[in-house]
Amino acid sequence: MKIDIIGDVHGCVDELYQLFEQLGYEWRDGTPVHPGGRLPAFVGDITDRGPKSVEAIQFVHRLVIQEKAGFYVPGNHCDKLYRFFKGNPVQETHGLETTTAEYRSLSPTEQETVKQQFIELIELSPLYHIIPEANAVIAHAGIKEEDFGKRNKRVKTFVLYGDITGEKLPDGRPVRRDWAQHYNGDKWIIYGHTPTKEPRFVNKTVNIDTGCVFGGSLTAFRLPEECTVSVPSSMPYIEEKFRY
Ligand SMILES: [Mn+2]
Repeated sequence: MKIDIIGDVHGCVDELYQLFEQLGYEWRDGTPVHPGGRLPAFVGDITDRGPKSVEAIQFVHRLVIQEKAGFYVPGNHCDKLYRFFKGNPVQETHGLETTTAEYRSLSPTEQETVKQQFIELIELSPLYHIIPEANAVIAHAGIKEEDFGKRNKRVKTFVLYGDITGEKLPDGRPVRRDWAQHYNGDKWIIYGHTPTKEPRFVNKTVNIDTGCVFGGSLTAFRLPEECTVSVPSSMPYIEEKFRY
């Protein structure tokens, strides 16, 4: 199977459509289709902070759920939006406020449709995706090899937030261990979550969150080619959001 795994979109759908063009997809009835039979996959965090989170939901729902022409795994922002849509009390901060503002500007009928689309997307998608045909594992913030196939609260926290210690840095960001340094498996682990200036390769892992919403770029990692393709962001560049 030939796949193109796409990093954190965060509502930057214009860059997403440009990336599909760069990857050689053609548009058929609003859905990108690759003439070579390639399939796209998303590492999660499709909403929040960026300009078009509602469109990102509609687009990914159509592609993954309706057309079954791609894969998606949730990120921590997706998980929080899901809890919001299910009526749980969540703080509308860290970018969720942009998505909920877009959502509230819709008509009641449109709101209901988008809410149901997102709930369906989350409930029908795996927490992380093991794709043997591509020798790949897609997990939003990464995963440990010993947890492949497991699903519990600890694994869910790791997959959504990374290897956090529970401590905070002076600037408020969580302390994260660099789990990728200790990975020595044969499957590719493709993840995002932490913005880096360039795709970050460590052992057989790659972080493809190149911070599109912070003015970096939107990146895809292609298998079996093991190469990346990026398009520049149209958003203002915010240096302090990038690590490495
Ligand atoms: Mn994230």
